[in-house]
Amino acid sequence: MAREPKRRPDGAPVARRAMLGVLGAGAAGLAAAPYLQRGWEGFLGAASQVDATGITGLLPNPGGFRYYSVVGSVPRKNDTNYQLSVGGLVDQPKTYTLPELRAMPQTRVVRDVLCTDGWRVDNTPFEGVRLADLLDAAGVRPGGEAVRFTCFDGAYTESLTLDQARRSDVLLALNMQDKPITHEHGGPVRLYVAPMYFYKSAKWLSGISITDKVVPGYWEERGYAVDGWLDDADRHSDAN
Ligand SMILES: Nc1nc2c(c(=O)[nH]1)N[C@H]1C(S)=C(S)[C@@H](COP(=O)(O)O)O[C@H]1N2
Ligand SMILES: [Mo]
Repeated sequence: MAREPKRRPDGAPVARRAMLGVLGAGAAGLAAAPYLQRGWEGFLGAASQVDATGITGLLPNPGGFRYYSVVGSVPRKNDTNYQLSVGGLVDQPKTYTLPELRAMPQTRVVRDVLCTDGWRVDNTPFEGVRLADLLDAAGVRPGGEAVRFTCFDGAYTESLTLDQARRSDVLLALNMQDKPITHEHGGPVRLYVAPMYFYKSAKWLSGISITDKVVPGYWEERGYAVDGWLDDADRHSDAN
């Protein structure tokens, strides 16, 4: 099956380097591939695969998804050791546990997942806490204009403007496809930014910090658009 040339959200072609980078960084990703494949085999308990475009996916289509990580191994977190910190320019910094997040009102959003590498999974349900609710609880201080996200993989980061973060279709997702998010998909908590390309949806979320301006995330420092809108109309709507 012919695939369209990879496009960045801004329409520019995605560099091959960036695609390989899902497993490391450019050429270094190739060199590190045998090690990473071993790591992922243990991690996922199944064989890896290398496709024609390089090493973009590690399992034959887990339900249309590919599992991405920019590092070789990620610690597992659960009810007893997961923590999500909210800080930065807020009145009430707070650290949430998983049971605390589960006890908050949950919102379900069903949209199409699209990766800039060309794969998509339509009608994927995500469920969790609205980021807006956490921001309200924290009380964003004057001067707070953006949100920076960090992950317990120790490497990935993401960002949103405060307006984007307050949309009703931006979640701290606990469930995906109506089941607790698996470790491979970034559980127990991942960011889910429904109106944007899936790279915005940081897996293994561990920190939320309010900043005075947008701090470009991991892929954004490597050429991806900071605004990852799937559809330009989404910029102006907050449809759910
Ligand atoms: N922590 C972390 N989050 C991440 C990534 C990653 O490598 N690390 N990859 C991003 C990209 S490019 C995509 S397409 C999706 C992939 O999610 P999946 O592995 O659950 O399919 O996660 C996004 N969030
Ligand atoms: Mo992606």
